[in-house]
Amino acid sequence: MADAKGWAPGGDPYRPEPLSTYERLAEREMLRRAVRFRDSLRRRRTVREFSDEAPPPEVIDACIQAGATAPNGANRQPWTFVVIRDQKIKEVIRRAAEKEEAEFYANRAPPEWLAALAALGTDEHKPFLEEAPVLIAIFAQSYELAPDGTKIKNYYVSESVGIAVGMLIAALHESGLAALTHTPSPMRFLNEILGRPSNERPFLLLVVGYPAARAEVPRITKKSLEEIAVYR
Ligand code: IYR
Repeated sequence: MADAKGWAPGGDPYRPEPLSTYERLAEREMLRRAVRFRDSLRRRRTVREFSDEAPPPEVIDACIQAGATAPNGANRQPWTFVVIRDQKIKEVIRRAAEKEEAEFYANRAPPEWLAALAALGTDEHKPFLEEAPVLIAIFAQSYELAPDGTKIKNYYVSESVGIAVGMLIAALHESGLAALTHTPSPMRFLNEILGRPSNERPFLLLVVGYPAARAEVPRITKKSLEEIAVYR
């Protein structure tokens, strides 16, 4: 939809074309692929200890492009992915995040939240922000600015960016990389460090790389299908 001045973020006016990318599969093949994808995703674990070995930049870029295929409100694609490899910037981010996290663990977090986190073993120390080779800061664009400076509203921004990040995480996993979804709170400091404008809200920080040889993960289980799905 164009704004009053005819500027349309995210694409052309409605101009349909035939659906040419859809592939209809035989039922056996459908199940084979569904199970294969599920079993691959079941092998994904959130990792907190990373090797400093750098993954190929083209792999990261392709994964970001995979995430950016996400369905999203009015096709505004309200996201920015900031890829950080610079050691100095990672260090500044670690310091800023640990400052907020120290406050969170000491004062802001209510006791029941700390109890829920105890099983995961997290604390205010975030060495992975410096050790991992790549950080991807994802920003959600609450609104856009038209070339003439007028504000253009975006829609379902959290849903859209959440789906994109989910697809990005799946793409990283399929590519043989591990990730940690990190949410320092608050994280407005990322705008300043990364020079992002005020219409962009930090959504989360993905820590990406190869797991360290010493990496350990908590023993956790996923809920069963019976616990999460209902049928009517
Ligand atoms: N942001 C904090 C706390 C934290 C919160 C949840 I919910 C987690 O699943 C893990 C951590 C931190 O990163 O330590």
